[in-house]
Amino acid sequence: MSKPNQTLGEFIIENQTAFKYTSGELSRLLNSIRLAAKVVNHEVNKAGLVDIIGNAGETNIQGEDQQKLDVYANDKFIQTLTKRNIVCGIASEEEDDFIAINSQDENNQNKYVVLIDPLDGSSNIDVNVSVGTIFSIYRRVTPIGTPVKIEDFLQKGSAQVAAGYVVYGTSTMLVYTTGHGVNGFTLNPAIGSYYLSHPDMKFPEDGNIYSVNEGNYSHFPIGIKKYIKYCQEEEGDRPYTSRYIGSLVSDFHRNMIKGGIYMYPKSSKNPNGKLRLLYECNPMAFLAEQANGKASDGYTRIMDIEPSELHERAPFICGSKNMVEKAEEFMRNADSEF
Ligand code: AHM
Ligand code: MG
Repeated sequence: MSKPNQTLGEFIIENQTAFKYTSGELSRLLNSIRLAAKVVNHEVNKAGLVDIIGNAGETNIQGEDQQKLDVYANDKFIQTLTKRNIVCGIASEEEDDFIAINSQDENNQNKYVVLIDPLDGSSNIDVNVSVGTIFSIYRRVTPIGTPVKIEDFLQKGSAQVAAGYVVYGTSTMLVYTTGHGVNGFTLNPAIGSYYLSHPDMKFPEDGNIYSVNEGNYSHFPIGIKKYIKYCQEEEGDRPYTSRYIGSLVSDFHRNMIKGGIYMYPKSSKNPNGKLRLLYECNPMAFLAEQANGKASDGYTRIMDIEPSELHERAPFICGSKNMVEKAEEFMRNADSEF
């Protein structure tokens, strides 16, 4: 239930009873992400001042080392979640291995693990283009009070209990789901609070935007090449508009609001595409499905893929349901893959 002027903090508390394992733990976890995102937002907004306050690797006036923003964001999210002692494990796109947090302590009743891409699209920072944070939350599968294991992180996307992103754009927004639809909150920087600005977000069933890095066209599967040609054809509501920011969170966010499809398919150069299944594809797929959209690797539902390693990649096609289904039809009907 949404109310005018409702803050994210209020919304989390009010809606925690809708969550079947309610204990307040998930609410505390979402609150920590909200807090860390504010700190990261502040730093991301200063990025343009780099010539004035120093480059990554330099020492600033206070004598502190400047960090690259993706490293900074990674540290902030990990610190916040560790210090508040509300998860038993974290895996990050920036870390080689998962991090266990007091999980061997039998008094530690924490049951959630978080997987995070702390700053996605970070190559866009230097040119003042939006970046984002993506997070995904699961219940551990090993017993509470024992050390977390790799299997706690290698779960299918369909087991997610919550997922979301923060987009550091013209305004900063936090968008998340706990499996009861998708809600978006906009940060009021003057007050430092997020307000419910986009209740119950839904992908239009059809759209007219396609987002793909067409520079890779010659390496794409035949099905994708044919689908791109279909998008460009003059017929009915086509040609569609091409929009590609190169920042997954922003491309997804726009497509969810306006209707569209995002594709990072496999290619003859990268047989599994580029995006990470656990940190990028699964959380976006959960959000997409909760918003009436769809996410696929071209043949299979993203959230049905059984992960085998932390940093594995997957082809990713996501967006308005009818558009994703059309792209899948082209993949299915192609005579050969490449
Ligand atoms: P990153 O995790 O290294 O930032 O890469 C992920 C990003 C996505 O945000 C974006 O959609 C994609 O990479 C763009 O890749 P490309 O430049 O190959 O089109
Ligand atoms: Mg990333």
